[in-house]
Amino acid sequence: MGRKRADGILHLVERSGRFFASGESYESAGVVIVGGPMDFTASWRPGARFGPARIRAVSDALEDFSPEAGKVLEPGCFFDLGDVMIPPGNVAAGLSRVETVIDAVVSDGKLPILLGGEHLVTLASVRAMHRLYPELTVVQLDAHMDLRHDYLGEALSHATVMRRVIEVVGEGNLYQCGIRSGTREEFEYALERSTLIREDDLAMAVKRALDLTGERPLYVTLDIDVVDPAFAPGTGTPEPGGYTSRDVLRAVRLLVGTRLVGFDLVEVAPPYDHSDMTSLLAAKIVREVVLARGCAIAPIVIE
Ligand SMILES: [Mn+2]
Repeated sequence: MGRKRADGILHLVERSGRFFASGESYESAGVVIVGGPMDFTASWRPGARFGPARIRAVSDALEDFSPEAGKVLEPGCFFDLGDVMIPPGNVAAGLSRVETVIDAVVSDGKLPILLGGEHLVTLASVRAMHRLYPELTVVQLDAHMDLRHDYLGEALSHATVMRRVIEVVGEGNLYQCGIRSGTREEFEYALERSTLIREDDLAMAVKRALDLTGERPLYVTLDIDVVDPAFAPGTGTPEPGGYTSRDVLRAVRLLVGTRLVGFDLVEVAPPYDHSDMTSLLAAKIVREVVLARGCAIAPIVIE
């Protein structure tokens, strides 16, 4: 086997704890988990930097078997690379490091699952993915548009991230599902470019997004605040009127087909959580993505 790209980025990551049932082998893994614990641009409540560690910690409470997927997590199928070390206060350097690590993982033929961290880390991931997949399309599950041109003059913010993503992947390659908040300007911008899937049922919205993205490689970014605060209070900008955990798990299972080349789950902020319910939901979402894409083992059918 040739030299792995991941060998060149080990100085950028640190491992402290790992996702339950993940294996010891990067080489054999089809899916690689990476934490991006950055929350410098949170517009209201910071704390998402603690997301990856808490999601890993509570993952132990899950079963390794998913009745919906009909599969068991196999340690050889996925690897937890740890967290990207983020230089405190340096947004650009933090993004650059995340981009370098995701680039290595994807270049090694793995499907990355990036755990935020604030939503801005998605920009780093999409930059890396787009270099390797120029036809990349992005589906966003989020309560908020995140389409501002700038936030108080700052171009790089979790409130502007999807505007920056459009600048990378091009217009016509972003589809937004579950949105229920934004400025008038953001909605006008989205409607002019047909990014917004105007469908209240989340599963239906996701199906329409999948139709619109055709056969192109798919990147999914899931902001946990798409879930109602009743189910996911542990986040920086909770938005009432959202979806149930069940709705979101169902939508995720629709999105993890063979066209999926990258996934991120952002904005879990444990300091505002109760009973770890938000981190636990995040861990379960990660389990479903790993089960769908990490292993080529035939599913077990439960009659
Ligand atoms: Mn967001």
